[in-house]
Amino acid sequence: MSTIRLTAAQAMVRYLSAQMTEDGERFIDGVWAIFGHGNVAGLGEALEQAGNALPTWRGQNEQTMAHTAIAYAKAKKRTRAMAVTSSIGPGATNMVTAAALAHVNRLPVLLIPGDVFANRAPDPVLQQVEDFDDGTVSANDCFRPVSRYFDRISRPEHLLTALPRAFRVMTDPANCGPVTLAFCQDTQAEAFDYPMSFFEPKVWRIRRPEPDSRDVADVTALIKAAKNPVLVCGGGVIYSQAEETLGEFAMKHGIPVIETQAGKSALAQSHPMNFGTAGVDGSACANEIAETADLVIGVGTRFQDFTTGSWALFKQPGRKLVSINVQSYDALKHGAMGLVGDAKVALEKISAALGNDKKSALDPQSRLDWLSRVDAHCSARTNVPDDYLPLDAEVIGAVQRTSSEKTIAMCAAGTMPGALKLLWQAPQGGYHMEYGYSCMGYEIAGAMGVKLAQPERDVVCFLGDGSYMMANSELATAVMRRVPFTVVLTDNRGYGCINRLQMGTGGNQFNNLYQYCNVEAQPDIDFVAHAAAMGAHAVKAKDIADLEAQILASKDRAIPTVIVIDTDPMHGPGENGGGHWWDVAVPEVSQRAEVRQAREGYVDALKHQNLVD
Ligand SMILES: Cc1ncc(C[n+]2csc(CCOP(=O)(O)OP(=O)(O)O)c2C)c(N)n1
Ligand SMILES: [Mg+2]
Repeated sequence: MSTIRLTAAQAMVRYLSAQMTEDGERFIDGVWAIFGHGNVAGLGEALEQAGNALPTWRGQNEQTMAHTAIAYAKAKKRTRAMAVTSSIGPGATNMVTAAALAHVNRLPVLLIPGDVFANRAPDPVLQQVEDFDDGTVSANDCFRPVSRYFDRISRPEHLLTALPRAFRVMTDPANCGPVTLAFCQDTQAEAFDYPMSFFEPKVWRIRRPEPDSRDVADVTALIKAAKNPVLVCGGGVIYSQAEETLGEFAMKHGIPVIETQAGKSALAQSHPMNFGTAGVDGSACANEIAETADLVIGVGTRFQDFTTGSWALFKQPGRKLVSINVQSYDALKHGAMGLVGDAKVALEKISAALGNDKKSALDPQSRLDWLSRVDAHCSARTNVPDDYLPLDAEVIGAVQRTSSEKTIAMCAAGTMPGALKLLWQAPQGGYHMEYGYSCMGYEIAGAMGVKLAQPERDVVCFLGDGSYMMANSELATAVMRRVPFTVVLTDNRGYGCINRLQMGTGGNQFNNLYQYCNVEAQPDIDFVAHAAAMGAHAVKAKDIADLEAQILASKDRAIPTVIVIDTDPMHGPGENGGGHWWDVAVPEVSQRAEVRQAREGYVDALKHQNLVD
């Protein structure tokens, strides 16, 4: 057997650079890295020597570097990914939140935190978390519950089994998620005679698991028997690249489609069978369809509570639930008839079995009425008083009017995810929402990842002032790497959406808007100066018309643009749109009459929640 003597770090880098997609690209595009003593000498040396065979990029924070990597994988529909390496200790645990984000969203990312010495010689090494009762624990054990595959590399030959397993997970349609390979510092530097065959290029095919024909027959029979079924399009439709298949299925069989956050833009908003999104932040027409359907057919959805109205909307007495999902965990949720398999293959097979079966219950007018209400709701208000603050819906309208088929609207937390889910009229593939974890601080780093994945598209990042304050520093990285996107920063001086939720549950305004925070002086944060200091093009839009002009002007820049606009914190986007109930637990006893009243409403609403079949 011919072998090559390499350090474990060199072997890892060499292996990563030889794992390919079916399109002949490296599956791991490159490695985001912040070095410390836990990875600089070992992995750092190996990455430097690899050069363009596996590029390395410096970011500003391990969590947000990982956000960029995860957004990249999402925008690539899980066909490619990136790796992120950190030192041990704080650099490593900074990535735990990002690991959880990838885990919830089922997205591939390879996390390589440095780990304590395998030989334990310097014990405790700098930044080592000492467990008094367990000698095998390190800070990296925090990754276990938020990794799909976790391994600790404490001998060089561990890579021979761990690395192929890592790729198995990242390229598996059902079990896809984050992989953490905690890499002991001394092991990184240790040499071993690796077999040459380990480094031969390998193509990782993303499989399309076939559904069981008996399940196809059962689901087909249910659809045939239904009068007014509805299809619920989740993110799995996009990962399966089943967008066209779903659109054709809906048209051929006369079944309307309603979307989840992750599934939005699988069908363009202009598609005649796209009735918009369901749930608490859903459209009136989608929720009406969901309420009255006799069969709900989930395709590639996790049935998250925003979509299902916390099970007050989707599961109704006498109604049947079907779940088509590549992951049996999702397919068998909530008493659904599960069909385990790839979305595209499953839809094709069911369609063939349905033949010419076509439902006729659909009212296309409700969709058109709703779309014209959205346009009206998002149009700029006229004859407004001098102290008028624009609404979030007007901001969305401005971005919409400046958008094209190339635009991708992206976001993660705050007011905007719900508002965009309801009001953004996406072209196909024009919506990137991290709403599995809805992690504040994803946005700017994520926008960079989306643009890196799809340089031909225009990326607009919707961002609240609170989220900007939580994580903004990858803006400097985007400036350095010349990755342009447009940030629309809505400054409503605090956590607007949570303040409204607090009031909605009977609470006093407290600790959300700065106005109601325990501070000695009200802040006047200059976001324009802050973003400009990192090298971005930053401007303040004085009104909606100015915002439109600034977005248009941003399109040809080679660096990110940050446009700040002051907005009204008090009005939610759904006031005009529809919306369904969402379970937020209200206190059972309280001194406040408003809370007691909200509790009464809550107890009433719980009666409509259908938890058991
Ligand atoms: C990391 C993280 N911490 C806390 C939350 C809970 N949370 C959701 S939205 C929000 C406030 C967002 O404020 P901002 O970005 O200003 O948006 P706004 O609602 O004001 O438009 C908070 C605290 C979260 N989603 N993520
Ligand atoms: Mg805010």
